[in-house]
Amino acid sequence: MERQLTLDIARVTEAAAISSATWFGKGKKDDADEAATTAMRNVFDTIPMEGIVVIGEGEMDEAPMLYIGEKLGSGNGPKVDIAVDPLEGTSIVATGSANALAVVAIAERGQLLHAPDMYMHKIAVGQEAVGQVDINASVADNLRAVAKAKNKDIEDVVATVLLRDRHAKLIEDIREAGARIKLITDGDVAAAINTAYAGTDVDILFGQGGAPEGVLAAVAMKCLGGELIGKLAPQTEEEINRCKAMGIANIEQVFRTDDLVKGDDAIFAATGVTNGELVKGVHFSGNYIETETLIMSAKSGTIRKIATQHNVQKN
Ligand code: VTB
Repeated sequence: MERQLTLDIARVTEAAAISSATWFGKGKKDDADEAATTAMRNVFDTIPMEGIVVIGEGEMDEAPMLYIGEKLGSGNGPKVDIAVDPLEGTSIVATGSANALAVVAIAERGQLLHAPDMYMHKIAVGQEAVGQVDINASVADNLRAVAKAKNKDIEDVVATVLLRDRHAKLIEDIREAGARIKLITDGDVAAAINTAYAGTDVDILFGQGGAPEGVLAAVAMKCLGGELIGKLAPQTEEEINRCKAMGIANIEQVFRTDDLVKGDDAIFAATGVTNGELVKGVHFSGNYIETETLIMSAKSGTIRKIATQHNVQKN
């Protein structure tokens, strides 16, 4: 599966990144998102596969493009589950900031968790700390575990947290434990990946972000040998019922990487929309548009970066 689809999937995220990047700094996050979604949708149907969207832009009755359950691909190819986040970081693009990505993950049919669209508590760590953190343990215990696993002092551990009011206590606890914090305005998929990616100098991601993005990040972590642990955080009675209707009877259930994405026949692709630590953003330069894409395979553990020059006149 992954050998067949790798380059095709990169074309999907490249197209989404280029379209949404034209909305850089224009203060219009919905337009940026729509541009990414439309471009992504158009390329998908040129790919020889039988795909079904399991993480998408909404439910079928809302009929957005890339709705959950939508069939994608030209057929005559592998049967796959598809998770998309056409623009991870809509506000990032709207405000012209860093680390927006166009993201797709693909796995063998039936292997991705159908996560409800609600918050999820997440912890992500890189390879050295796999198996050492526990989403039900205290923040201090987890920081100590990461420090020990990475053979550093807790003062040198850097945790990434989304800057949100709901994280006030978490931020306080991290600082109390003596660790340092990198606060981000958006984009916890990139932030999760950074914990497992060489040279990014962050050790752990904590906090509540979107559950669908948790599944996408889990695929990336599987490719990188790190882990993402999640626990749904329904905010209302209605959300609790939605979990139950989706077969998640125990809302305290801990989802480890292998629960979010089963097996290892999975690939993850992300193209930079705006410049970030992982990949460069889209660069418009005369006759060419340049993109940078991270594409990884869980099966082979291959991590590729593809720099592409798109000829404007031929596209
Ligand atoms: C966003 C986004 C993150 O979670 O913040 C979102 O930037 C949810 O948080 O990358 P808010 O509702 O507080 O904005 C993510 O989308 C992904 O998990």
